[in-house]
Amino acid sequence: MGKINQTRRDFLKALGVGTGAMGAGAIFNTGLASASGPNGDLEFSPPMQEGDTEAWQAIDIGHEEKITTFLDNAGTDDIFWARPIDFTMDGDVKVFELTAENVMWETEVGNPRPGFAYNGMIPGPTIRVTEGDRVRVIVNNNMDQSTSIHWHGMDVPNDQDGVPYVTQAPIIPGETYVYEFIAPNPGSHMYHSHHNSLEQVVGGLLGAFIIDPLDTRDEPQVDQEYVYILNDSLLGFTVNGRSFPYTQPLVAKVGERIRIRFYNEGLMIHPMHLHGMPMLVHAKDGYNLPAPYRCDTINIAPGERYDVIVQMRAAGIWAFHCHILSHVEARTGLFGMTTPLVITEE
Ligand SMILES: [Cu+2]
Repeated sequence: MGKINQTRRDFLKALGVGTGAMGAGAIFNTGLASASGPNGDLEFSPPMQEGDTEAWQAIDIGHEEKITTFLDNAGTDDIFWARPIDFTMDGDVKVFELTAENVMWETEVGNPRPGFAYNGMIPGPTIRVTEGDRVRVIVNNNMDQSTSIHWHGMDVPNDQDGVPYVTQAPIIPGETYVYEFIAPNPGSHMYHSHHNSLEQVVGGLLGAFIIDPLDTRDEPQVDQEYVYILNDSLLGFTVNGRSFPYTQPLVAKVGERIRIRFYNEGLMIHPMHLHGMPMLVHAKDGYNLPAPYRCDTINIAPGERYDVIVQMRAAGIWAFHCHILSHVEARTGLFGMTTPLVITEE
C-alpha cells in the first residue's frame, strides 16, 4: 500500500502541481468572514457586494492553498482506502475482534475532535468475507458508555441484530460481547453502533462489511475497488473519516475500470458528482440491479449503499464531490466531501 501511495505521490509531483509549484500564499490571512468552519460547520456570509474589492485575492489564495495542501498530503494516509483487520480461524469460524474506544480524531491534520473508533480508526476496519462463511465478531467496549453493533443490510438471525433492549442487552463499559452468524446475502453492507447512535455512529462507530458472493457470474470485472464512506455532522463532512484537503485521491489508468462502493453513515443526503465521465450504477444496498444505469450524480441517502463502475476515459485530475455546495466549498476554498479522481496515461 505504501508503495502504491508513493507512486500516486510521484505522479502528482510529476504533474508539477505539488509542493511549491503553485506558490500558494503564506499571506492568506485577511480576516475574511468564513462561510464554513474547518470541518464545514456552516455559517453563511453575505455574498460579496459590487465594489467590495478588499477580499477577492484572499479568496483565490485560500482556494489555491487548499489544493496545494491536498497535493502535499496525497499518499501520506495508508489506511484511507484500505482499513486493515486480521482474523483468526477457530475451526471453520472466521474470528474478528473490534475494540470500541473514545478517541481524538483528526478529520483535518492539527484539528483533533472527540469521537469514537473501532480499532483506533474512523471509519473502523473493513470486514470482508464470503457468503456462507461462519463469522464471529468479538466486541470489546473500552468506552465510557454502553454500545452494540448492528449488521446493517445483512439478513442475520434476529438475536444477532444488535439492538439493545430489543434483541440483546447493551454492551456496558468494560464488557466483551460476541456476535456469530453465517455470512448471508452478499453485497456492500455496513456495521455500526445501534446505541446512542446519534453520537456513536455520527462520531465514528461505523465500518464497511463486504460479503463476496459465492456465485460470481454477476460480479463486474474491475481493476480496482474503492470503499467510499460518507459521514457528516459531529465530525464535519467527511470521506473515510477525513475532510478535504486531507482526503486522498482515487488513482487509476486510462482504460481501467474501477468499482466504488459508496456508503452514507451520516444524517444528510449527499449527491456525489463525478466530472468528465459517467458512473454505471451496478448495485443498490448490495443487490445487483436488473438494469444498471448511467449517471453523473448519484444521490445517497443515510443508510444507503451504491456500487458504481467507472471506466477511466481521459487522463487528468477530475473533480469528484458532493453537490450540496455547503458540504464542499466556501470562501475559504474546498473542504469536506471532495476528493479527485486522478487518471494517468498508461
Ligand atoms: Cu453532501
